[in-house]
Amino acid sequence: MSILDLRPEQKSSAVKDSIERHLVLGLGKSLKEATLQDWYRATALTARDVVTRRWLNVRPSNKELGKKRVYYLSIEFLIGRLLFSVLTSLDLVDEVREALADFGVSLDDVRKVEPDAALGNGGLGRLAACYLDSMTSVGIPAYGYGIRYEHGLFAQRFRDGWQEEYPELWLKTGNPWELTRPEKEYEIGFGGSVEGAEDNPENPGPAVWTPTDTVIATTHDVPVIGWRGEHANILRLWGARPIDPIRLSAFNEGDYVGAMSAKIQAEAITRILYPNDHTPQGQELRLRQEYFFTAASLADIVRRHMEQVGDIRKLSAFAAIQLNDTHPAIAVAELMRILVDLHGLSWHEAWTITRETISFTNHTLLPEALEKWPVALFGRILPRHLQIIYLINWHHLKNARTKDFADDGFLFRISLIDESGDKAVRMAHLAYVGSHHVNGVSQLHTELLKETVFQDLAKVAPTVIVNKTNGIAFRRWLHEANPALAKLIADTIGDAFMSDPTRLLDLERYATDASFVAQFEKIRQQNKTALAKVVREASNVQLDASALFDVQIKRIHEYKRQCLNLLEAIACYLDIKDEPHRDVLPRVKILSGKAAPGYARAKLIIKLANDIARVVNNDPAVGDKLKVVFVPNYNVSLAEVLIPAADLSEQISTAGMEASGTGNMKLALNGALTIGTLDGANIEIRERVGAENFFLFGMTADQVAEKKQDRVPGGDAVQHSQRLQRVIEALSSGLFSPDDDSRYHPLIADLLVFDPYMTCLDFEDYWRAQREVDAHRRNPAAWWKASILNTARMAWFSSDRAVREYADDIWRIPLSHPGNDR
Ligand code: 26W
Repeated sequence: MSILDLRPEQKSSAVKDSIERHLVLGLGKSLKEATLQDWYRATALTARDVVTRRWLNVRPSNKELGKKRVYYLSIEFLIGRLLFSVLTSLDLVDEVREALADFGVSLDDVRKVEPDAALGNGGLGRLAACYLDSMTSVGIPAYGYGIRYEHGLFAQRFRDGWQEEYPELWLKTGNPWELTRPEKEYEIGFGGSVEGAEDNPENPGPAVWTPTDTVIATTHDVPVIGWRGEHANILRLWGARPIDPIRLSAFNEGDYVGAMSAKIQAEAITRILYPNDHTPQGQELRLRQEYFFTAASLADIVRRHMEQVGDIRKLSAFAAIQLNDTHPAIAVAELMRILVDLHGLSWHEAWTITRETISFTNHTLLPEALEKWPVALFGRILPRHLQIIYLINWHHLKNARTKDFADDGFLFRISLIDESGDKAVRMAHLAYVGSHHVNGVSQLHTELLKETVFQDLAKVAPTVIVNKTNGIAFRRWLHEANPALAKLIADTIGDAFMSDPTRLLDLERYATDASFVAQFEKIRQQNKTALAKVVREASNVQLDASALFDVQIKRIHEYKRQCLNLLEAIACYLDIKDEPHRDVLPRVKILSGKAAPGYARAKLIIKLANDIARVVNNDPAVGDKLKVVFVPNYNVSLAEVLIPAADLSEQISTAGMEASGTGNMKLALNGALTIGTLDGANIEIRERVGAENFFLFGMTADQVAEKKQDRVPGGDAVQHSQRLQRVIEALSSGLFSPDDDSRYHPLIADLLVFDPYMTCLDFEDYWRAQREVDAHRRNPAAWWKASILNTARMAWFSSDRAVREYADDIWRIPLSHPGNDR
């Protein structure tokens, strides 16, 4: 019997019993000696029991119905903390709060000791987590497949304003959410040789691959619960273990170190998350990670299919495999290997099944982010897969040659092998040709995909390019992160919006309702006060919660243009210094985000933010008119504090470069107004919330492309802007870096000469838009109306809507609750 089935008045005491049992019998602690950690674990285990029961209950019905399942393969799942979201979904928050209070323990304290599961870098990883949440809530049977990194994304600290990286230790105290499944482990091979591969590329037969080293993929299941516990799914994360823990022979000969080396090598595969987004490092270990988790996932998918259906030819009727970017693109070759080598299917049959089963999401247009693997390395680690890729390429090019436009240049561009330098496998090409659908993540991004990276492939491969604009899990980003606002909304329009986010639109009517506005504003104020406390503790800066909170939170990257934001901060500072008595609208510039450890320019931008903060925050002439803070160690939990406290959302990437953005959605949903460019999902956000409720500036993607072609130097724009000239002079003089005048000279040189991100060219228009923000803010009725309309009209950006679109158009999975998308 599950706690969920109990009558309301029985629930709390059942929860209490369960927590106590886990504490005493599971953890061996008495009530008296239990630490907060122990209470957290006992509470989490209690919640996990409920979720697991739900999962066991829904699983047989999926099996019986022979339902098609979605397999979402992602090298990152940025899930963050789970306790509160699980309790919210199960509607057990009050019962747990009460039960813990009876023990003299506060749920809010317990909640904070849960480590963040930071198994991702940024947008792509968080999207995977939101989609798994939504698939479960709308009732799509799904498995998420990823890696159980021992160390997630590094912890960020500042020393003298410079970023330093520290290892992340989320598993230090164990992970109460996971269930291990020793009976479902797989052997994953690497290296070795291939025998029996035929020369005939027209109809290649099976081959035998004998790997030299083998690593065991261990199974760690994190149950995922949908809204109100109606559905449940599994996030299956793979760990690595050596096949022979201590090579006994070596051990017996006294070579203890040698004996341990296999163990160390095997475990290294899942040891750490690569902290780069957008610049693949090309290391061997990364390729091993990619193959390891993809191969384990496919082995698991095929095993389940054979157990339940028994006919490999029917795979695509029961399995939709979604590749989250190219990191699992090796799935195309691995599935071919399984079908041809292990199941004896003909090449053509196998290719049809592969293409009917796999689809692929692209998340970036940046050329430097497109994954390529040197052929030599690839062949050493995955010899059979390299053969298969060459065979796929043979058919692909043969088909292309039949087109009259296919000259050598064209074939060169569409080949799965890049031959422009040392030969390399193009993973995006592989994913493209092996998929029935490829999707971009916003309208603009999808259009640009068709015009750029996939322009040539689109002329020859039958793959369909579609758009699936990203979405976010409202349950986490509104209900859980901003419970006071969620409650106000529920009290105002009823709580149906919790399961049907489109109902948020009903809130439009209250945008000018005085009592609603006052409560909305008060909640924002409380959230800002809570954030101010966090900032005081982290950075020792005192914030005035009545100032405008201007927030830019995301990975640090030149194309995201944190630098533009900082140049504006300098301009504001210089203005205040010029006229200290002028009435300016008080503003707090809040930035947060991590830089890839090897990305020197991004780290310099962090240092710049901290340098500006030091000068501005300590200048008595400035007072509360301007503050700048860079909050360290941005992660999901910190985002949950920052987002509900934001008045203004900075979405200022160079147009054409941000595939979608999802932080923009989270901020707008919580009522922040956006200052932004026509980039990624900003365009669609603006269309839906209304142009009058969005501060637009900057060049369009087309204009950016033009300027890039003309190679217009940033210096031109500086000549036309006195303001920007002064900013650059201040920066160059060492005003913010008295200890090192030349610290920012390289940055300035870039801006003036090349300015690839058009920071200078967009500066004046950005300044203008910011002053519009100031003016708007001075009119509270207008401001709050716009803010409330943002919340109401973000309804469409729910990830429930997004996964339903995938289910309808890509996965072809019928839905029990089709939902009424407006
Ligand atoms: C190291 C190789 C590499 C390359 C790209 C690692 C990770 C990536 C990702 C594609 C980076 C990423 O997270 N992209 C973001 O994906 C979000 C979800 O679709 C979008 O909202 C962001 O615009 C996009 O930058």
